Amino acid sequence: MVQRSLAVAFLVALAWGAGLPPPATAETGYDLWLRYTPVQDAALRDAYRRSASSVVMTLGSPTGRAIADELKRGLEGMLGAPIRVSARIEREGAVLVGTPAASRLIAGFGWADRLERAGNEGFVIRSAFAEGRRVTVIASLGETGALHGAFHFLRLLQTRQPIEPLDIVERPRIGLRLLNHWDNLDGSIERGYAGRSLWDWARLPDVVDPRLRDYARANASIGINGTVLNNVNANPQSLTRPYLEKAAAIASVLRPYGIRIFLSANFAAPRLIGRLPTADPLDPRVAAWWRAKAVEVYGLIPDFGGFLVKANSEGQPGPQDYGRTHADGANVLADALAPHGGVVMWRAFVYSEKVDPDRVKRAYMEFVPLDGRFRDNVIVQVKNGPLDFQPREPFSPLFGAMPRTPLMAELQVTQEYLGHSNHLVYLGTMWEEFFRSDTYAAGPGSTVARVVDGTVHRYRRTGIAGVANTGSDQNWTGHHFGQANWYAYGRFAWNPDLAAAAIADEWIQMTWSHAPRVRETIRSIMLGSREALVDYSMPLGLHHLIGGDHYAPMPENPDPRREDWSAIYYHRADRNGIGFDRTRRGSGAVDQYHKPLSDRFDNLATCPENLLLWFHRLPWDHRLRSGGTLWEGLVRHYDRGVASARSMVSAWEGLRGEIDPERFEAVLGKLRIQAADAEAWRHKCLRYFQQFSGRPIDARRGNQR
Ligand code: GCW
Repeated sequence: MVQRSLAVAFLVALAWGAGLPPPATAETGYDLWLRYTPVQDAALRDAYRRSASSVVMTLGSPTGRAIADELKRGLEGMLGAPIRVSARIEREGAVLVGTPAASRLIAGFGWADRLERAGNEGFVIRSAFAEGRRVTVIASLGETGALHGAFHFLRLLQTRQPIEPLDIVERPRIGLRLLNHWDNLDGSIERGYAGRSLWDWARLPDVVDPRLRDYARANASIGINGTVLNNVNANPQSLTRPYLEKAAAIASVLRPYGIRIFLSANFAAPRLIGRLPTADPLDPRVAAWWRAKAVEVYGLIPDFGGFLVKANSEGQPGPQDYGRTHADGANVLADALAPHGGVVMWRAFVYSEKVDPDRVKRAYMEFVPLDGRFRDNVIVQVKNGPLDFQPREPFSPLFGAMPRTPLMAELQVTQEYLGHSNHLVYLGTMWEEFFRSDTYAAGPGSTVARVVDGTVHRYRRTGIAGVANTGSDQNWTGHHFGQANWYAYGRFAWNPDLAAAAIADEWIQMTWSHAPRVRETIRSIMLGSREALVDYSMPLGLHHLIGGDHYAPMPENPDPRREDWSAIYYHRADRNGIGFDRTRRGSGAVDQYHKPLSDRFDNLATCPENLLLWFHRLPWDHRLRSGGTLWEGLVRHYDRGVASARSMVSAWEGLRGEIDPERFEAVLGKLRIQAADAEAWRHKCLRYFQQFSGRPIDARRGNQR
């Protein structure tokens, strides 16, 4: 085995020397975007070798070792030469890493301003001279910042950019950059489509899966700094001593990578595991229970991040069970965590039927009156849209409506309503649309990005959460392209003003190939994929056309349990037309937005066509601005979606031989499923709506399917 791999290595080296591409090796996708493939261009490789000849590590901590390991792994992979790690500068072109506190050399550069700007988690990367030698310095006030800087530096090489001279200062725009795992204690994952949970609760804390280190590396490489381990539909057992010990074992693997852990808390825990008769947040026994629990948690996990809570939502317990408000509920937990520096992330995903007949208005109506009534260490966590992670929604009107309460955005990386792990849908473009939406909260330019990063309302805390798409599958995310969404989430969390196309291009180079044709083909597949999905599933502002598994089309879904779990409640199709009237003549939801946006949504002439049926109910013969009647437009969108899904298959087929066969075939198989699903969506939805519209689906083709 050893001999065989030596022989392979020798052949690779030979091929390399001859300037040939390396032989294709089996790729599982396990390495994600951290593949560190050899630099083929000899001139570029030599330039890299001159400016990244060795690593000088001035941090003796576990984080320092993690950084040194990563730089060594990355540089050796890309440059094909052994990389020495030392504590002192021994060679020209060394990469010098550390903090001013740990390194007299770094302190001596006089970069206080830059370091201050970068903060503890950001970094400075600069070409400089030290001890008479040329060096590249990766420095930060904090060790985590140095780690992020090392990954950034590696990314420059991974995307084949020049590294001499460098003068970079980066600081994350958002404070808490978290993944939320909807993982259950039995190993299943709610809305997870990539295998089982990564946390092996049954064997923890004694056995800690070495894979968790790779999970930490991947997250640190994109700047994620926290992870909520368990489902928001929280099993109270996760707060018991044995589970806290297990969580502590996970925390110790993630800690060197700058990742803190958080837990979802079941609001009724004082009753369910604490044997109190109540969980009333205003009962002193309940407050004392949470205080004692916090002391216990911090005794085991000193850097514990805090609690995430889903309360009075979809059957979860909450303060309203006792006639109290969401603020009362959040504050009792916040008071318990405050002495330890923890936060409470209180979810605004609530939609009680008692509040308003229009489900999308409810969270706003419950939360806006509570603005300013939460403790300093509470952040209210709001899904990107007012409904529930649909293929297209307007942004939630809560963004921009709570100036005195920090709001964090919740994005869904896992594709609950977007084809699970079968469909290739790059979510970067969807998130870009979200972040760039103007809330007008403080006049034009008050984008969602600037609300979430705290600039619009001067929030003292900022955060963002992504519902993870990871699992035990070898490639982590089920679909190889699901990795792009994990990656893009982290990059946007670092800087919500990044461009989706640029993020895609980085990821493609790191994950697939540097060849221009491959890059361009994959980029165009990715950038068109979200609109393709919207077209073949829920175009023109339609939403929630699904049934129980949230995968297959089910526009007829009459869910008897609650009308707002059905599909017909949302599309309201009948002989007269289709759509949900949320204008001032209808539910009035438009007025939860600031002017002039509310007017724009209200007015048929100015409402964006891609949100038309979200805000308006219209007759089938309504003339669209894009041409033709509403019915014809619907048909056109569904047709276009199917055509796009098919062309993704052929575009990908055109890459045969240019990417490794394992991943090529895996993606191809899924693209075929996607194209067939797109067809099924079109067929089912158009046939269903046709019963009401009574108009032909395609007169020209004579095809009434
Ligand atoms: O989207 C819905 C999901 C539920 C989820 C809920 C939530 C965790 O269908 O599975 O529960 O949202 O976000 O709380």
